Amino acid sequence: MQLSVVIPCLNESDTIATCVDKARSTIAEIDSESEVVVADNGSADGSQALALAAGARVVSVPEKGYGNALMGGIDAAKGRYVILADADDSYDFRQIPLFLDKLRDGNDLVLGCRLPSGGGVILPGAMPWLHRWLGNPLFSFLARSWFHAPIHDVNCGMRGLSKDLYRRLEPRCTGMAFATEMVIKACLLGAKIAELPVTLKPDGRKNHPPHLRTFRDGWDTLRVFLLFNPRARLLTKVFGVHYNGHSKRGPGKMPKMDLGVYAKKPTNRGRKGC
Ligand SMILES: Nc1nc2c(ncn2[C@@H]2O[C@H](COP(=O)(O)OP(=O)(O)O)[C@@H](O)[C@H]2O)c(=O)[nH]1
Ligand SMILES: [Mg+2]
Repeated sequence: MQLSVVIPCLNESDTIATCVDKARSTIAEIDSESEVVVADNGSADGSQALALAAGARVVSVPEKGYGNALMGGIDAAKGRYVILADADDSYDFRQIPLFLDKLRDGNDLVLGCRLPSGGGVILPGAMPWLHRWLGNPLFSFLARSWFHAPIHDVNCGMRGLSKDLYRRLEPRCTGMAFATEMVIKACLLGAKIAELPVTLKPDGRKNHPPHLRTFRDGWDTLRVFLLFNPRARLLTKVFGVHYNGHSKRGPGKMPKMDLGVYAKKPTNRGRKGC
C-alpha cells in the first residue's frame, strides 16, 4: 500500500467524521490503495464510532498523549508513506496530494508550514497569539540554527514521512514534543526534508478547547531541544534534563540519551507521558 493518512484523535466527535470524510475522498482520487487510520486515544465521546462510520480504520491507543497516539497509528499504518493531520478540522486534507508528491520525489519528511515566513497562512483566530508570535517562531528558529532544519514551523501537525524514516527515528516522546523530536532526529540522521506551505483555519470544535497546554508542552519541547544539542549540555544539567550521550552529529549518527521521566523506551509503551 502506498499511503496511510493517520489522524490522532482524543474526544473529537465534533469534527472527526468530517476529517475522515475529507481525507478519504481526497485519497480516493489519487490512489485506490490507501487508507485512513484514526489513532484513538481513549475518546469518551463516541469519536471511534463516528470515525468507523465515516470509513476509517480505528486503532485504539490506550496510553495517553499526542506522541503515543501517533506512534500507535503509524505503527499500525500499512502505507509506504504516512501523512499526519489533526482531527480538529483545522488543516486542509485536500493538500494531501502535495505531500504525497514530495514524498514520492524522494523526501523522507515533508513538513507543513503554517507560518507566513515559510509561505503558510493562518486564518484569523486559528492560532493563539503566544504560539503565533513566540512559541512556534522561536522553536522553529532553534530547529534551523541548532540542527539546520530547512523549515519554518517545527510544530506543524500536518506532515508526511516515509515509514522507512519513521522506523529509523525510534521516537520516544509521548506528548506534543513528539513533533519536535521527529524533526530534530530526522536532521541528525541526515534525512531529506522539505517544507510545504499549508493553511490553518480555526478548528471546528464546539464542545471542548484544544488539548495543547501552552506552558507544559512548550517546556517539554524546549527540553527536547536542550537534550539533543551537545552545546547545551550544561543547560540540560541546570534544567534537570538527563543527557548520557555522545555529541556526534551527521548522517546516521544518533546521540544516545535518556529522556528522563517524560519519555518512554520504544519497546516499553505505557509509561506516563508528557
Ligand atoms: N494534545 C493531545 N492531543 C491528542 C491526544 N491524543 C490525541 N490527540 C489529538 O492530537 C491532535 C492535536 O491536538 P490539538 O489539541 O489539535 O493540538 P494543537 O493543534 O497543537 O492545538 C488532535 O487531533 C487531538 O485530538 C493527547 O493525549 N493529547
Ligand atoms: Mg489542532
